[in-house]
Formats: sequence, C-alpha cells, structure tokens
Amino acid sequence: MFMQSSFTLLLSLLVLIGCASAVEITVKVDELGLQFNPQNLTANKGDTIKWAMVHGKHIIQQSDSAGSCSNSTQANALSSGIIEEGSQYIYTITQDSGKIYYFCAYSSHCLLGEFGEISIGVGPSTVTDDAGTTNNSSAPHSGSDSLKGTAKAGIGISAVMATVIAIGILLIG
Ligand SMILES: [Cu+2]
Repeated sequence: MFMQSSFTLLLSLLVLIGCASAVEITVKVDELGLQFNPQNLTANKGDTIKWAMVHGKHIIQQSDSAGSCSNSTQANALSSGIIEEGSQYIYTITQDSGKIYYFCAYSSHCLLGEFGEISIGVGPSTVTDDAGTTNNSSAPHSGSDSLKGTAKAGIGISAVMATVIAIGILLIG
C-alpha cells in the first residue's frame, strides 16, 4: 500500500515537471542604452516574454525580418502600444516554431539599435532572473547571453529531475 502510493506520487511529480515547463523570460529594455537585453533569445510555446521598461517609454512592435524597423505585415502582429517607464509588456508565445522579429517603434529608437528576435522551438528556453539579468552582464550585446542561459536551464532541469528520482527511490525503498 505504502509502496504503491509512493510510486503514484513519484509518477505525479514527473508528470507535473513535464507540464510545468513554460517559463517567463524577462527582457530588460533601455537599461544600458537603447537596446533589448537579452537581444536574442530562445523560447517555446506557452512561455511568456516580459519586457520591462527600465528607462523611458517604448513600443514593442513586430517586424518581418532581423533588424528591420518596419511594422510586420501580418494581421495579428505583436504590437504593445506605448509602455511607460517602470511598466511591463507581457506576451505569451502561441506558436510551436519560427521566429518573432521585433523592434522599438518609439521615436527613432530602432535606428539606434533597439531591436531583437525570439527563436521558437529550437531548444531550451532562455533563462533570466526576475530582474531580467542574464549571467553575462558585462557583454549584454553578445549572442553568448542566450547560450549561457540555455545551458543554465538544462542544468536546472537535470537537477530537479535528479532530486525527484532520489526522493522516489527513498520513498519506494
Ligand atoms: Cu525604445
């Protein structure tokens, strides 16, 4: 009886981890100048992207190509309207794959380098902390930001799995 319920508990935990994989990814806007940090990130369906306006006001606007400062021609293109300093814009990824290119449509921000892109369904989601800090704050422009974040996510999931398996073995044993 005890063994059976322990095993059920273990299975439930494993299922729970599998389902609870959607994450929130924080992009800091205009923290170190007119740019998104991280600029390039990896996400998966169900994840939420949270753009946090650190300084100034900005508009998150989808485009149709990398680095473009022109609005996307898609009917349902992502478009935040003006988001004030200290506020956030949250968007949930609804597609399984592909890319979302975006830029800041406020004033001439995009021409000054404020654009970014989201790659969907190509690997683990980029990991950021609550404040949106990546592990590589000394090089916010570099593409290695998202790589480090991705590696961290993999280690995090492995650690959780190992812990659950260890608890399961203890309960069953
Ligand atoms: Cu802007």
